[in-house]
Amino acid sequence: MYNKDNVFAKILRGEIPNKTVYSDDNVLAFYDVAPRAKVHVLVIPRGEYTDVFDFTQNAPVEVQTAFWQGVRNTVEKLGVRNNFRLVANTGHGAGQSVMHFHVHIMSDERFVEEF
Ligand code: DGP
Repeated sequence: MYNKDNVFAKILRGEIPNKTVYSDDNVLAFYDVAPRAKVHVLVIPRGEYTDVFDFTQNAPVEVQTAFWQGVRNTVEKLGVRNNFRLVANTGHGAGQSVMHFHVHIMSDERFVEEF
C-alpha cells in the first residue's frame, strides 16, 4: 500500500529539495543523497507505485514505456551510456528504504563509446 508521506513523494511535491538531473512529465531523476558510486542517480516515476512489481503490474504500458525512456534520457545526459549499473532494491530484506518505486543508476567512470 502506497504511503504519500514517503520521502520521494515529498520530493515530487517540492517539499524536499533535490539536485535534478532530468525531469519530464513522467519521471524525475536526481542525485542520491548518499552516493555509493562516482555517479549515483535515482530515477522515479511521478505516479504512486511502491516497488518494481507494483509498477510493472499496475502502471499503464505507456507510463512504463515513458519511465524507461526517462531512464535512458538520464543515462545519456550523465554520459554513462556504456558503463552503468541499474539497481531496483525490492523489499526491506534487500534494503529498499523508500517505498516509492525507484531505480539506481550507478557508474564509476564517465566513458561513452560510440558504436
Ligand atoms: P533504496 O535503499 O533502494 O530504497 O534507496 C533509497 C535511496 O534514497 C538511498 O540510496 C538514499 C536515497 N535518499 C533517501 N532520502 C533522500 C533524500 O531526501 N534525497 C535524496 N536525493 N536521496 C535520498
